[in-house]
Amino acid sequence: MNREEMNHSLKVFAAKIRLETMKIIASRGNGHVGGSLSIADALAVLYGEVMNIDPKNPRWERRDWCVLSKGHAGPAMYAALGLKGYFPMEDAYHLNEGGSNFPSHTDRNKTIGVDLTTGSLGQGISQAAGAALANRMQGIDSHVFVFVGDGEADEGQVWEAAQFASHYKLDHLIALIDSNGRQLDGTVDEVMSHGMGLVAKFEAFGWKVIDVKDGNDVMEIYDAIEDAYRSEGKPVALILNTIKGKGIDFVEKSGAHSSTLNKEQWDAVIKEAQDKLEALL
Ligand SMILES: Cc1ncc(C[n+]2csc(CCOP(=O)(O)OP(=O)(O)O)c2C)c(N)n1
Ligand SMILES: [Mg+2]
Repeated sequence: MNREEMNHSLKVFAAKIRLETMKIIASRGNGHVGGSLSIADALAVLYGEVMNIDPKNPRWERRDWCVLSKGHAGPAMYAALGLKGYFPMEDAYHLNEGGSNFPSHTDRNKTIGVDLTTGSLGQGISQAAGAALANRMQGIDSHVFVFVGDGEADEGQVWEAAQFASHYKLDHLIALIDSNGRQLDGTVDEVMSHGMGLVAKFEAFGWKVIDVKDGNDVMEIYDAIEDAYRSEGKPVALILNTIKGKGIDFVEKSGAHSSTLNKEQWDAVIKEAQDKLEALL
């Protein structure tokens, strides 16, 4: 596949992830739309091209791992996993129902293909760093990818994990920082700003940092991961400059963290996602 073909196929995959994410959230009537949509492109690159995985053998010990430290974006991960064939997509249209295997926050004991249980912000990156160290101790050469929110990065635990990963030279740990500028009820700058900024902060903690200027551009993300693979002795942070709600107009405009809509409104959102996918085909 040449670059142009890869660009197209990853864009299509991202559009499918957005469509399925909206269907999954619509099945419940409410959920975390903004932070799910902002990482759809990065998930498309990971699951569509980069990760060494086997949907038929989800716990294959040599697989690459993907951890959603920002676990509230679970629906986007379920969309990617369903599209890869880990389970029938329809199974995920039961978000957060009693007894459902698809809680709004990712849970490795419930959903096939989910590597770690997350949702309490700050903890997922710590677990991911532990997994990267454990893999190395077992002679497993795979990579651990972990999505961290920019609001989540207000948690002190994120920086303990950053220090740990740097100390142990975890160059197979790749954090994708979803720098969408917003958190639950405001902008990151209003609620708790990052001062010197996330690039300088991760650098100060001894990480290799790649500033991905457009974190919703699949090829820019792909190139950044290729670059990350060349890191020696340092964990890598990709600072993805994304748009919260990317791809669905009303979420993009409002930056909504979560949305509760009625059936007609969800139908319109799903139609928008469907139309955008069809325009690419
Ligand atoms: C420890 C903890 N505190 C609070 C919450 C509630 N919460 C869920 S999402 C969120 C905002 C996170 O913002 P960000 O990391 O920027 O997420 P994104 O913009 O990617 O959706 C908060 C405060 C939580 N899940 N865990
Ligand atoms: Mg955010």
